[in-house]
Amino acid sequence: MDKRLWTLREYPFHPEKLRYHETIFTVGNGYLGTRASFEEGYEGDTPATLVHGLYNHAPHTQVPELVNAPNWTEVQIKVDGTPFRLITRSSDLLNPPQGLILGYERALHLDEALLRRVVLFRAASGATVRIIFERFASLHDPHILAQRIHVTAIDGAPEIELEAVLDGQVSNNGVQHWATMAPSAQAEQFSLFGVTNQSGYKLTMASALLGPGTPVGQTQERRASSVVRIQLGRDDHAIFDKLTAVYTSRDCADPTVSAATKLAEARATGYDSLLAAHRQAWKHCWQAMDITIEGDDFAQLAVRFTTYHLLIAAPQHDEQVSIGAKTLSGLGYKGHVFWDTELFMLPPFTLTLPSIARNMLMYRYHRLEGARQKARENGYEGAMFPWESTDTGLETTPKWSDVLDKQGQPLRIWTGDNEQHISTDIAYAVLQYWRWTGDDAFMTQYGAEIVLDTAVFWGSRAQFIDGRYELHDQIGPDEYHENVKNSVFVNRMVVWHLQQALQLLTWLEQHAPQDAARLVQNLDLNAERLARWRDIIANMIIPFDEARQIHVQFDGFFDFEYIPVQHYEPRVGGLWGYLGHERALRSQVIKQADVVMLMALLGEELAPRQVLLNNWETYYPRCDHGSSLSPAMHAWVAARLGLRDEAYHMLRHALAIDLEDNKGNVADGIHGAACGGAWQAIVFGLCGLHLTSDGPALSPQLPPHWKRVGFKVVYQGQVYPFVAEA
Ligand code: IFM
Repeated sequence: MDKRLWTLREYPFHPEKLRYHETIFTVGNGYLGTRASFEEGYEGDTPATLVHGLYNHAPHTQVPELVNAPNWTEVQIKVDGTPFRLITRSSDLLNPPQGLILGYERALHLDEALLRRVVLFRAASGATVRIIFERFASLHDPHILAQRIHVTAIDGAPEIELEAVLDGQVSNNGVQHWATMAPSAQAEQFSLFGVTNQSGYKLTMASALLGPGTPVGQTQERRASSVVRIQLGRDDHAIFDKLTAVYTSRDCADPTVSAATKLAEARATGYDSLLAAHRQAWKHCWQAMDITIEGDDFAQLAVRFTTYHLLIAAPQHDEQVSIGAKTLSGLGYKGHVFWDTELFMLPPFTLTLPSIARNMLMYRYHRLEGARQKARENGYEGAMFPWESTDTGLETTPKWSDVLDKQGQPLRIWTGDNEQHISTDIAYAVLQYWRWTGDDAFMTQYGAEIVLDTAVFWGSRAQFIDGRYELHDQIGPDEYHENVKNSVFVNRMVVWHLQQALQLLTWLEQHAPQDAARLVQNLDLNAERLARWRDIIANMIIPFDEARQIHVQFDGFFDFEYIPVQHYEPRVGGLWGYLGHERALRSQVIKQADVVMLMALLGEELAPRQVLLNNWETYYPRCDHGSSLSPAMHAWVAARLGLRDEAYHMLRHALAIDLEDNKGNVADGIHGAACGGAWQAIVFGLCGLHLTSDGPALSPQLPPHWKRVGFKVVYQGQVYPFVAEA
């Protein structure tokens, strides 16, 4: 194994990139994610641990958000009384006033999901130590978090004081979600017990500090710790392990009892065996999901990085949660679940680790009542999924933005009202899962209800005008254009959705008549309703320009101002920030793949190849990729059109979104959709994976410098290893 292609490094320390590294070096295990803030802290750092499903709606805030849990990683070290800090000033190497860092390297080992930092630190006394910090969130047992701190005396024989801390003095950018946070500590064991102030979730973290010396428990307000002092001899070393167990009331009846039991178990197992089990669990994941790319080291490392971030956020054991837009790696988008999940992040799991995809689809199934409530409140029937979703399944998109317009007023956010295509996106993911897995049990018991009740919604939503069906006040994927009439993406996907719903019903009647009868009765799928679906399919307006042979993004799109996007290169971020909201709204600048997204989803089912090419030539130059969701979809479609240069250019862009921070906002968290999109762009796009009557097959369009791409997919229970060659 070439470790270079599995390792992200920071060397030397880059204080100006503190928050970027906190995000990209996040560790996690599908239960929680923890940003890579330093154990000892650093000015301006943003430590966060986000636990799936732990939402709270704090007083005086617009919407609920994932709660920042106590920081389990904190460790304070003193060397001969000098606090260990990342002080890099080299003013006085021999007589450092507050200690000095002589060497630093941090590495995230993607193969084993282990974060490791090595520092050389000279204390004010002149004694020098090497400190190695390791941490991982066990994938084998998601309730166990482990740290090892290895201190070696390099020069001198210093006294080491080490305080292992659970810090509950946390908030979400100042918003306090914890009503209480009670500390307790005794000798080497210490814990925090917190209750959120609206949702009432309980959480317990319990830790133990293991190693030499005689630890003493300490508590302060919302903080618990254990502190130990030892004397190191020359060339001597000491290993301290800090093991933490975490439970919430989402997982068990009494998180305190469960955490205590788990901590005892972790102590009995010990750090080395915990790490061995964690490594084994990761091996299994990588065997299923790794993509190997020969001929492009950047792409190889980058796709492992994006896949790692999908895996650390993926709920392996919980069908009540799903992955938010920023995964569990930052507070951006408040941990809310968007269409990013179903169309971008979920397909890689459907094809490799389908039980994870099933969990995420079940999250939606369990929230059908919320979707029905949203439909009712808006005067529609069936199930209308929220644009932004949390634990309740109700709409949680904020109505107002933090960004102010030119008059200093907050902008109205319309996506929660009108970005309604999410209901079809979810249905698409359900049907894709079914097609690839053949999981009829899931489909008959759960999936069909999602597909059919969202179809009921569209049946009630479509507007019958002059003998045709239209959809007004929609937001398609391109969010620069709000509340448009007849988005081609939405209208065409709705037609597709209704077609699939009718076929599914026929299949159910033949293969699962009892489920068909149950759904027909419960969802009131009467003859009149089905006839309307057929009528919508036949008569929905699909905006199309016959003369130019292109799809029209929405009615009136080409009446808007044409702005050559390429004139604004190079830039970081979308054109929206340059043009302002009002001008962007009335321009032909597109935020993200929209018609191109439709082409990715429907391929040649949408139109003959020449029309797809015409669409590409029309919309690609108008897109500013202001959204991180965009480049991967362009890469996918370009490859299918045989446009290898554009495909690689767009894939490179997608792979670099987080790694090179090319949107400038990685500090807020990983762009989960870009990660899932990159996987799909390579597999469906560049490698051309598609289903035939004989099963999956490839039709590669690799960049000339790529020699070989290898990956595996599971189709209907059977593993298919693939190698695509240039
Ligand atoms: O869902 C996306 C949307 O498509 C573009 N704006 C950001 C959202 C969350 O990633």
